[in-house]
Amino acid sequence: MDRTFVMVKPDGVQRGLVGEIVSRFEAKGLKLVGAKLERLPEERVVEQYREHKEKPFFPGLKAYIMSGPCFLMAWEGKGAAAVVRMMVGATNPAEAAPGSIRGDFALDIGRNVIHASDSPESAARELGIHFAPGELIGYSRIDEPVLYE
Ligand code: IDP
Ligand code: MG
Repeated sequence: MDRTFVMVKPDGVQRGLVGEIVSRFEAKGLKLVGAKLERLPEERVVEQYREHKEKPFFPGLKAYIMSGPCFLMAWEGKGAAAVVRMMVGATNPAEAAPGSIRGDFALDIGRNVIHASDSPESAARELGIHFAPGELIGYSRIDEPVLYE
């Protein structure tokens, strides 16, 4: 089964959106296989966002992500990375569809509440940055026989 990395950013934690966000993924049928509240050290922020290292917004992005605790999660399910990205919405919340997390809860591209891996490859890489293998917990959820064909 596919796994993906998702993180409520410091603005989402401060605004009390962790529960709402977890609820949406749970209700979708995705399975929570890892979670922790953490202040991210600089090395892990740089590693996660390495593709953006040379962008003009990078220093601001790094300061934003390090401004408070983040809520890190691993979610499992069929096509998890693509499904979660759809639920998260476009990077710029002003252009994110209503019904998506960014579309419903944010206004500014620099304060867009949530991160989600953009592909299965990114998911594997990002899960490896933030979770030790023992922190991811495989188990059966009781609704699995009715969630999948
Ligand atoms: P994504 O989070 O939807 O994958 P990316 O383009 O990978 O979007 O950008 C990573 C993060 O960098 C965004 O979620 C946002 O927090 C920040 N970011 C991207 N573009 C801008 C910008 O133009 N101004 C400020 N922050 C930005
Ligand atoms: Mg990205």
